[in-house]
Amino acid sequence: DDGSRLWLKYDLIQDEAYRKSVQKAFRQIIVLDQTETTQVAADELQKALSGFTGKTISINNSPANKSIVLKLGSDPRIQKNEGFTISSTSKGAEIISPSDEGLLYGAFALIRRIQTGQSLDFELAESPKVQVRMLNHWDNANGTVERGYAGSSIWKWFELPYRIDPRYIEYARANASIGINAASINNVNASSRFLTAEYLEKIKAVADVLRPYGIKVFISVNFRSPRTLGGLETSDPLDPGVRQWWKYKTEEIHRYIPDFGGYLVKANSEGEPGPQDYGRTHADGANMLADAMKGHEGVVIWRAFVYEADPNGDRFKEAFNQFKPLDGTFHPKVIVQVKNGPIDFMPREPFHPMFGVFPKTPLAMEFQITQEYLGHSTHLTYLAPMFEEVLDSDTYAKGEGSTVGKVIDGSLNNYQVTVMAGVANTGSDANWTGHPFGQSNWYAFGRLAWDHTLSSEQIAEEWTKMTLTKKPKAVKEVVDLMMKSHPTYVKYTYPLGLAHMMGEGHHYGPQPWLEKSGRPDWTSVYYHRTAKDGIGFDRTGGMSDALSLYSPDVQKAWGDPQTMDLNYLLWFHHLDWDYELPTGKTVWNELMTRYYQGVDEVEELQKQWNSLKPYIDQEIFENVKGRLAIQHKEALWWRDSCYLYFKQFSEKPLPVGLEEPKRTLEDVKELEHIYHLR
Ligand code: BDP
Repeated sequence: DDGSRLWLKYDLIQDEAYRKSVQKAFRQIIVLDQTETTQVAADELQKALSGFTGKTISINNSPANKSIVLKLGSDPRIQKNEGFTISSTSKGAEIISPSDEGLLYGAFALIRRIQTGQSLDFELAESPKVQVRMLNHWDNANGTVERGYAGSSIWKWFELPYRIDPRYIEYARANASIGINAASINNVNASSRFLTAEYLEKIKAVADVLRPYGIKVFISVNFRSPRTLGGLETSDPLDPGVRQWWKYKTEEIHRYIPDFGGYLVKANSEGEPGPQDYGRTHADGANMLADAMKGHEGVVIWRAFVYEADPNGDRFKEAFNQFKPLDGTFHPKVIVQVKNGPIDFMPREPFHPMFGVFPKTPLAMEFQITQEYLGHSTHLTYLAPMFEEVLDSDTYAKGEGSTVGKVIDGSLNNYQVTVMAGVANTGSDANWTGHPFGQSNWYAFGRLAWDHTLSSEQIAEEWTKMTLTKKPKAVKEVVDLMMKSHPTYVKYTYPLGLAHMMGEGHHYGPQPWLEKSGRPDWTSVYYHRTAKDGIGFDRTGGMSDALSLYSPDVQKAWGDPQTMDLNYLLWFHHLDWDYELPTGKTVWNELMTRYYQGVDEVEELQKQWNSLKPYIDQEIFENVKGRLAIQHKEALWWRDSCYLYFKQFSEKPLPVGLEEPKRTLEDVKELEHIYHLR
């Protein structure tokens, strides 16, 4: 198994009794309303059921017994257009939705039920909690992928629009199966090239493939395009010529793609151009693009990932400070997209302080599915528990229960448009994601964007049954391993709320000693603030008062090292090495204990995986086994680097029972040079 089928494996059901019951219940597929999308839904059901039962199942359009009926219609239990109901018995199933996309989602929900071996007798009513469930591809025109670790881009720009790679359809199926309905197809560090007629034709070809699967295409735009493409002298958003240019360009795009999703914009961030280049605000820039979208359904998604190179500032506060005064000034078509945490997709961040306090501006969530800071495609890190932790975090913005999930789904502030985005981890590798378990992160993102109240454990179980094994004992082990993987990764890299100590540029492996970079906030020392007197970034007023950006209840929860969640400790507190934590250990001992535990836990993961050999396809088994061996080696690299580096400041020995590394700080620094070649 090369993993190319992802979780859409429609193999013969091994349990004979169950297979027979599926065969008996569903003899044909009836499509009452013929559209491109209902056809796709029927084809998918046909493919799945024929695979599950080993018998070809036909598609018809007149009602009959023992069928799966796809029917456009309404049901009081359906809250949103893309929602659906399924009534299933051993004598057939009926899927109802007000939209053909909803029928497609219903079809996939039924397939999932069967694929995971559940009872055929059930009633189901589902509606997505978030409207735009989107992948952000950081793919470049030359086929490379920024922060992509699974080969080159899936989009073959040189072949488009003449050749349609069959993988585009596989991609669309995979996304539709988990409810993803939008994709921005190019890097946020955007090339203006994507707005040329040449590229719009290519993008149109992609949009045409994705459309029947309910997926809308977005384009990331370069704010300087009026100058670079249009030959104008400025890209000032208040300049009438510039406004006109965007209006014409937006009209032109719609001639190619009538249902164009909209623009995604990274502006005045990490050197990208933006409205501030002309003394204008983010709102001026975003509103201009939204005006250009007038008369169309598309929206403008404007990223809040901005920070100044201020050595005395705190990057934690930048986006909040720049955007908070603008709440209420954005065009209704603008959505501000915020990364889950205030710095940058670190392995574990407190939720972004912007969530909850933008009552007048819809905020979108941006997660990173690609594991830029989480071991690329080498380390096994199931991200759903982290996504879940963020979505379940309580902002207390409107009292207890004002979770980030409720901000994102619009229920807290009554947002009219809601968006959840994930930076894609897809690439040209046969199995799409490099690490076989990377697939689970794509899967989990989609499931949580559909319904953020699903548990990461339930999602892991579904994915495992669909992708790896159906044997109950093995499923339990795999899920257990997945659930442990993120906390383990955090332990051997960034325990107790450390962050941003990765190798410069490539963002792989440890470099806690990094002191100089293009900007102070690209170093490691800026974040961990290690000194003789202790470790951590005091955000309670001393070095920065970033904690005050949160509501008083959150401030209370994170303001006291004795009562707070220790996973966020050093995000907010600078503590003496000897400071005694509620665990009974000093900061130094707790930190080192966690680093060592992290490595031990990787060994546990290896053992656990080895025990699964009889249940897992050999190719996948060996692939994961090999990657775990590298992970173990690199967990040691992290542990030893951090211990040897921090020890220079703490001047303390390892806690009793922990074994001294066999190498020196110089040795591990040397490794950094080797890894720089990545
Ligand atoms: C950072 C990545 C960089 C991205 C940036 C972003 O290192 O490649 O361009 O995020 O989100 O984490 O814009």
